Amino acid sequence: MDITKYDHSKIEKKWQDKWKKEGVYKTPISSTGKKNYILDMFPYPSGSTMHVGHLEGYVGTDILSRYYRMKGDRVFHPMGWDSFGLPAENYAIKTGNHPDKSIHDNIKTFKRQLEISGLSYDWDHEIDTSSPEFYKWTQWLFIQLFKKGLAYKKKSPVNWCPKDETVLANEQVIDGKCERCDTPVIQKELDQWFLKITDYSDRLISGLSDIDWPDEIKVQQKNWIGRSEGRVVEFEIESSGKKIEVFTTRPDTLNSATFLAIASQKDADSKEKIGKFTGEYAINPLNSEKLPIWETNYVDSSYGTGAIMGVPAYDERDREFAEKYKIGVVERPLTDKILGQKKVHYHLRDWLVSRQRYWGCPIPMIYCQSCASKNDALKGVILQESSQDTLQGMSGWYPVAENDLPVLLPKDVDFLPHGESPIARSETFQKGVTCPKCGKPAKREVDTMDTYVDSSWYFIRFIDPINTKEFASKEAINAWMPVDNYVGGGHVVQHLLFARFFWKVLFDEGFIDKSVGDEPFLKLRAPGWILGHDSRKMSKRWGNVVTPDEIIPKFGADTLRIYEMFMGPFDVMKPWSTSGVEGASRFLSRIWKVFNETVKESSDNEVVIKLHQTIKKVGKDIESYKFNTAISTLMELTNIICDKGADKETLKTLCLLLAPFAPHLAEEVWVEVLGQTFSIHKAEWPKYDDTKMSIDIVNIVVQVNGKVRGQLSIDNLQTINEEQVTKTAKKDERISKWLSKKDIKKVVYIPNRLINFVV
Ligand code: ANZ
Ligand code: ZN
Repeated sequence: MDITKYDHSKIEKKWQDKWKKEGVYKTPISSTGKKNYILDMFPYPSGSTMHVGHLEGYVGTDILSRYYRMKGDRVFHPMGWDSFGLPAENYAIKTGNHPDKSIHDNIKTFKRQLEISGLSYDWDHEIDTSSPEFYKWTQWLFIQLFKKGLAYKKKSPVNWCPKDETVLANEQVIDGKCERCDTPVIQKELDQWFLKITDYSDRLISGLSDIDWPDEIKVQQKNWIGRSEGRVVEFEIESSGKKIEVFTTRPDTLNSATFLAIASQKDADSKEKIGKFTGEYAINPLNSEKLPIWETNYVDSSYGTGAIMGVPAYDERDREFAEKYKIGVVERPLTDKILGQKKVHYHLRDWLVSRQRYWGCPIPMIYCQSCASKNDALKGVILQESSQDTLQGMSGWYPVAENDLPVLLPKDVDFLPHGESPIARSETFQKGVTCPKCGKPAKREVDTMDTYVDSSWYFIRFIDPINTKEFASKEAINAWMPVDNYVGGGHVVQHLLFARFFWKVLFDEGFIDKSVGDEPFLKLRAPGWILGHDSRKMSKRWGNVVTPDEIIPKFGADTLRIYEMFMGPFDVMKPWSTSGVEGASRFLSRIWKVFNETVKESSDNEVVIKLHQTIKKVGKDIESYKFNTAISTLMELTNIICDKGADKETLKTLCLLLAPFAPHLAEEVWVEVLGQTFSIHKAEWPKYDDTKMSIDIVNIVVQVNGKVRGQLSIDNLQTINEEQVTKTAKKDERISKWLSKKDIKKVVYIPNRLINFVV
């Protein structure tokens, strides 16, 4: 082998093959070591290629995984595919390629790209959310939610994208436009399935205090849930004597109210406040004043009671409205008298999960017209006294029997959108379907689920991916959950909230043991975006996309990894730079040279000190996701070694420290240059010695036959070595006279304290 030049192309493939063959990254089954579940937000394999931005988080978790394995942890580090969803379907519509084919072609590419990047996933745990083996359990989970009254169907005004011809969740509407295609969103009344995440509002807030997440993400979740304490105040309508309730957070301003307003359905989208006087008046319960009742678009029909008291003297929105419509403004001292019932409202809405689209998990529900009409006869009675939950059971909807799962997504479907669910046009889907309750012919639900349902539980399936009897065994859940380190960007109020909700439901239902806890992700970190060289978001549109396929053949995966981690702090945005990649490549060439140069007998003090400082710093930095400063410390150590040389032990340690960052180069050096046993990724992480991080002078008492004959002052880096201390003692005049011409029978050395010569 030519040792003068670092040739990544000779090294990387060789070790990737060997790691795979030897199963180096297989999940350990033993129970020794601390469990450590290190998880990436799994990718949506959209487009035809991954870019270097995707890799940032994956390299980060790879470094963590390698480091913690070397520290003796039991590491679980899986990867899989979020493969249902609109982009694949839209792509299919455009090209005519079936989404099942295009998505799996993309997955192949993504997987190859992850593999050439040297990422240490255990591929035995790979999952794919669009496979029936996976979505059978997505359907099963939906049924559990239904049985608990946490899934229900109701008519509701929904966000509708006229272009995609589909319903959108609030989170998918950005500034009134469709998240995916930017078309202005309109409101439409449709029957929709909802999941009752609002039942968990309080716990979704309180649980945040127990987890190690970035503060800004916690704040955003809190605001999204929007807990609001106020009072519901009752007003009487003058003409009819009927009651109208308003929700207010300022009951102390009741004395200054000048109007009431109720939500109007029309014009809901308009930014401008629009109103109409209803002709009715209400009586202020505090001062008996007559207040006009208006209808307006700035009152949200789905929040609070859908009605407000207008207090223009204290509320900005009310003032704007009052000024526009010439309603009076009065400001009266606050009274001590507070009316109304205390009430907490939340801005969080139930999660709308049905989609009138093809490429998703079929909702496993059956509608029976016969049962429904039988129930309808009873409905009048029930409506008055029963909760919505009971009504669901009575409305003709029944879950598919668990033995009949999965409800397969039919392949014989024209997936072009026509406003209704494409599955409705399948010839096979409704064949032979009967009511689970009465056995008469019935119809399946033709809507599919929001893909966020899939990603709300994928992290559980990872730990037990081929279980055919349960979504995951309790044993596996106890062994691996919760996730210890979760890395991924975005999804602040969607995935990360939905997943916490699902986990809490499973916890409450006893599928999760108490000891495992009711939060699924203990620690979360979000990598900052990698921007194009022009500081714009990487996108085909700007022609600034860089893929691992361009970088790896030229520079190697280790260089790419080092560069990405060295660009800046993990969690900040940073632009790509080709000269930066070249810098990383030079660093690895330099390291390569260091290992291949002649080894010294012993390392200088300066090198030893820096080495121990580096062991400590790199470990600490990795644990706190400071990969960039870990690398710069390794660079400093490398520079000193370049200057001063080092002994073999020092070089071995440097190689171990490098292993999480540049796994191929480190393995090559470990095995081929330093002659150690394969694999460095199973070797033990080096330990630092606190006493070796600086130079101190240590006083050592010298005895001859147990009698004190002198003292030595030696620096702490030498005192570890008995031979060295013996030599120094013998050279000292005060001591040598006691030793001369005598036969030394035995030397007893107590490090840093005492040396005794027995003569
Ligand atoms: C009188 C008042 C006076 C109010 C004042 C505020 C300030 P949050 O914190 O979001 O809960 N409100 C109540 N229901 C509403 C609805 N459906 N649509 C639009 N606005 C609504 O805010 C609650 C406050 O928002 C309530 O308190 C009410 O206005 C308004 F100086 O009542 B307030
Ligand atoms: Zn029936």
